[in-house]
Amino acid sequence: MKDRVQKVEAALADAGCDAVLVINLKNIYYLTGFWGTQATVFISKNRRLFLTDARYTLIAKNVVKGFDIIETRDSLTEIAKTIAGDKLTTIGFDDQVPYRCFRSLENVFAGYHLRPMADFIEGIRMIKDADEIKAIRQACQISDKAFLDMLDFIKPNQTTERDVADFLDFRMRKYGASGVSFETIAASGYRSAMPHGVASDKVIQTGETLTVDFGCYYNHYVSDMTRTIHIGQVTDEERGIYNLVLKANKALIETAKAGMTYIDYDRVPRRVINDAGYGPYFTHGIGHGIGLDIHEIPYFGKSSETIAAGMVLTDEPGIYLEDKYGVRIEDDLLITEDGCEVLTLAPKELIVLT
Ligand SMILES: [Mn+2]
Repeated sequence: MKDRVQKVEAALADAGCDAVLVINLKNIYYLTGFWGTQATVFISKNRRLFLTDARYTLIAKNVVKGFDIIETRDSLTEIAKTIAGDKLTTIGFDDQVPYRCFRSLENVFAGYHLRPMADFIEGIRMIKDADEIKAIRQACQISDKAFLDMLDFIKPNQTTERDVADFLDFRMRKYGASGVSFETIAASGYRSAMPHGVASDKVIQTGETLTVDFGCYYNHYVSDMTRTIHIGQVTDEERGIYNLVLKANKALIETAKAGMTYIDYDRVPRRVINDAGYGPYFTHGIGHGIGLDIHEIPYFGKSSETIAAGMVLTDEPGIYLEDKYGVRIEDDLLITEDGCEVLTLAPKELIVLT
């Protein structure tokens, strides 16, 4: 945590700010180890303040190291009072604050120049350290195990999508997850053509595909994995589409490494699908970062920025044929200097459940 705060201090100078006000609770967890629903952090050259209310003071005293811990029900006013003599000019703040909070900021810090900081701490969070990787790795292993158990659980023509989602959610908790990292997607047959079709009461039938996209929290970090399987039988067209998506997924695994541009991260797998004529049916981005949040920067638009070692990124190509079915395969990749490590290890060769 000390390293992380030092990174923030170094980045502050580059950003031309004297201080930063951290309001996002995941950013606060990242910097302090505090997990709760109410806290504010202020970091300047001379001060590290952690403010929370009486419910959390004791926890904060145990967990938060290297900060002055202040118990208050009016954090902003308390900060303004504390820093009154510090001769600060520009104070940065997480730009994704509620409007109401922003109005308070303007009010309380009227004498300062307030600067919205887009992705300031999120930018530092992109590169995971060893503890973070350990947690994500564990979250991925839990998802892998739940997926394998699911294959035994499904009974064609009896099990509903919701049964599958409930099963996965419960299994992940049983294996040590604290919860699901997003609402589990279980979409069968024609519903699998909806990339984010959450589980319904539809029964999973022989001859259909089933796409499950799910993940869990382990020690506050997420996993995010998608697998598509076939039930009962598979046509040649279905097999071809499946293998095409798998080929795209693998093409990225084979080429992803530190220094690859964001453009190429998207282009390499997309080209596989384009070349086979299915480009128009791959309707979403190739992936995103994961960490404390299920969707974090980076995203892979047209930027010539490059990925770096320590990023954990999803690789999730898909093809969606309306009124027919869809296929998506998603892995979580830890980027290294000379390649990448696949953290989600559930099988990807075409599975046909009978
Ligand atoms: Mn994803």
